[in-house]
Amino acid sequence: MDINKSDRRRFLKQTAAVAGVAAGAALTVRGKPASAQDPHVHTEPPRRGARYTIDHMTHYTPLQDYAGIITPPRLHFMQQHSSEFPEIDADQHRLTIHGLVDRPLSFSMDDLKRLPSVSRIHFVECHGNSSPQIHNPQNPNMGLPVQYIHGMASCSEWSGVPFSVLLNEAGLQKEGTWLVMEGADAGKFSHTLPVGKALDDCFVAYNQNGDPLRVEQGYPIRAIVPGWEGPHNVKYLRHIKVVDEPYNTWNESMNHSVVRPDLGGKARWYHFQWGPKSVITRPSGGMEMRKGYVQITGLAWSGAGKVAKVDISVDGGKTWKEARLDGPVHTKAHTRFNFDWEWNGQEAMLLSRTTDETGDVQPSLAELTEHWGMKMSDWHEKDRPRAIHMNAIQPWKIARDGSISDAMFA
Ligand SMILES: Nc1nc2c(c(=O)[nH]1)N[C@H]1C(S)=C(S)[C@@H](COP(=O)(O)O)O[C@H]1N2
Ligand SMILES: [Mo]
Repeated sequence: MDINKSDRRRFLKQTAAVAGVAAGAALTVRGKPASAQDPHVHTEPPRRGARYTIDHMTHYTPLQDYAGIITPPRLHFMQQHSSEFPEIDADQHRLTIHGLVDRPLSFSMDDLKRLPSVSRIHFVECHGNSSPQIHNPQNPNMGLPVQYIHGMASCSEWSGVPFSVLLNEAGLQKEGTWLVMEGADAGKFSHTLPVGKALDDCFVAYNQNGDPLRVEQGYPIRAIVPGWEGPHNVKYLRHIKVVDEPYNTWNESMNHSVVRPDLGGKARWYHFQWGPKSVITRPSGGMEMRKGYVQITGLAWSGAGKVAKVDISVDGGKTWKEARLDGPVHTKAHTRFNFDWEWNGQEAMLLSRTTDETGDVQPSLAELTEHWGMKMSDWHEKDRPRAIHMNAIQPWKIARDGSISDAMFA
């Protein structure tokens, strides 16, 4: 198909208009403003990253406002690359598995629910979470509280059918080494997945914390790809095609690749597993401190497995003490940590640093920057470099007057 220039211009104009509407409507869920349903969901501005996508809706989880490890479903973050939700009749919905298989199959919801199932607690985190652009106090639409910096991560108990069961039913052929998953939303959001990971621990989820998936989370079914970056978890899952090489789908190449100096200016297109990560959710940026006893609490997680420990520093990293993990600790899941402290009214810098069961330690921003072949001064350029899969230690600075600010790039 050859779109001529004026058609193309008109198309761009229309999509720009739609993007504007999408930004304004970002928080309406089925015609109702989300604020009417949930006091924690604020009216949100278009994200700076919006130029990378056309239509986009985002909700952020208020990490500062809940206890434990399960995100209340209505507070689950959402990244939707379209301006509206697909309206899917679950009775009509089919999941097809085709490509390099002996028996192409089509499953109804009823078929899926008859198969062996698993229930697992896992986080889902957008690859863009915590990225440098959203740590921007100069941008009135961004910045504090922690919700808007680290809140594109949530944790639920998901239930569904393992990919291993489905691929076994279909008869995976020897050459079938990659999967292309496609969603039923307007943009047919698509992402690839190596078969090895799929067979290891991935599943097609139909329940979220016991209930059917929320529309925002991919009703009636989505992929759960434990510990890997958000876009692998394809929502409204409709097709799984088994192929013999990685496909660079639009969503993973256009939208999810970032040029890296350590790769000679090339982009790394495949970002799989999240590294070890943690954040203190209370006290955190935007809150007020009071002298005396303070419980420091937060969440830690890793895409590699279980959180082994979390260390806390109140002096900007000079000294560290271990926090208590509020178990049980689940693999590739949010883990709650707590730490008792007395605030004496002096300046302080709070940090949390997690180590996962493989011994991998959450990096400081300086370590991460070096690893990416960048200089710390790069972050202070007017247009902060774009970066994704950010897992640097978050510093919260406490001033004498009790105010708390984000010291990540300060
Ligand atoms: N069909 C579909 N699946 C999708 C997306 C989408 O826009 N459409 N967004 C992806 C991205 S980028 C992320 S981070 C996660 C977010 O999952 P959530 O919206 O349930 O929080 O879903 C992924 N799966
Ligand atoms: Mo994402």
